[in-house]
Formats: sequence, C-alpha cells, structure tokens
Amino acid sequence: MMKLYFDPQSRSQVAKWMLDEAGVDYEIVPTLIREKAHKKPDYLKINPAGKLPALVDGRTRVFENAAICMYVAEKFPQARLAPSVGSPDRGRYLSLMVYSTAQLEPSMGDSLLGLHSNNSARGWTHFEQAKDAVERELGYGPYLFGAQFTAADVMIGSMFIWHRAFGGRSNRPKIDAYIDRLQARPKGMKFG
Ligand SMILES: N[C@@H](CCC(=O)N[C@@H](CS)C(=O)NCC(=O)O)C(=O)O
Repeated sequence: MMKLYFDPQSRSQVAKWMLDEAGVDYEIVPTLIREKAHKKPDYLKINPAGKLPALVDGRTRVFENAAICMYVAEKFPQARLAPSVGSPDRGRYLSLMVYSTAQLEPSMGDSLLGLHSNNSARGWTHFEQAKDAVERELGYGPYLFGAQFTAADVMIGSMFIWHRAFGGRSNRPKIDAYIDRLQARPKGMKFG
C-alpha cells in the first residue's frame, strides 16, 4: 500500500487531499516536524530536502506536492483528476501544476511573511500578479478545467486555502468564490 509521510500541521495535507479525492487506499506514516522526524537519515533517503510530505509506493518515492499530485493522477486515471495524456488540455495542466509551486507558492509565502520585492529576477513576482494569472486561468470555472475537478485545483486551491488559514484575504471575489467551492467539497483539505 502507498505510504504518505505526514504531519497534520503541514503541507502534507495537500497530498492527503489529492489521495482522498482519488479515493484510493494509503497508509499514513506520522512524521512530526516538532519531533524532527523529517530530518532523520531514513527519511532523508526518501526526501533529500528533509521536508514533508513524501509518498512511497513500493520501490517508487515521490517528494514535492506537485509531483505527488501528478503521480497519483497518472497512477489512477479512472479518478479523472487530470486531462488525459495527448488531450489538448494536457499542456495547460502541466503548466499550472508547475506554476502552482514555482511561482504561486513563493509569491504567497512572500505575502504572508511581509517580504515584498518586485524583483522578478527571482523567477516569480508579486502575489497580486499571481492572483491575476489565476483569475485569468479560472475563466468561468467552476474549476480550472471547467466542470472537471483536477489535481491543478488541489495544488492551486490549497495555496489559497492555506493563505486563508493564516488569516490572509485574497480580496478577489472570483478567487474567494472558487476557494469556497473547493472547501465545500466533501474531501476538501483540512488543517491540524
Ligand atoms: N514545495 C514543497 C514544500 C514542502 C515544505 O516546505 N514542507 C514544510 C512543511 S509545510 C516542511 O517540511 N518544513 C520543515 C523544514 O523545512 O524543516 C512541497 O510542496 O512539498
């Protein structure tokens, strides 16, 4: 059975949300940050960055939420959590998965931490510009791929859910309505 290395008070909840949406069996391996379990040599063999979460599936190990979500979507195509390989939407899907973690996550982190820099040489820009990009991609919704809920909603949505949990407001009615929809899903991401 797949094993999810998990601390409930961490981004491990993103991978858990994805696995729950896929409706598959997995085992939770408690790996608590406060106990420094994520820095132990055995865990570093799974995720060399010493961060949570990580997923182990037989001889396969996957770290970074975006990779875990893509792995799960690919392994369980019947869950329809990604546009299929070869479909015209596939490129946009891959782009949004990488965008979520390469640009949205750091710009949101800057915003929460009050680190304001407009130096786009870092590879990402201000959180407000990231919100613009998400609004453009949302179109008429309800999800990023219209009626089909996908791993891209897990990755992009979880960033905004996390932002909310830390008291941030998006101040974008369209994004707020989207996040409300995601949180209302029966298997939506939980915290703590
Ligand atoms: N981009 C990574 C972020 C992982 C991450 O930063 N995890 C945090 C918990 S929310 C962590 O393990 N921090 C502990 C540390 O770095 O020592 C992902 O999505 O997997």
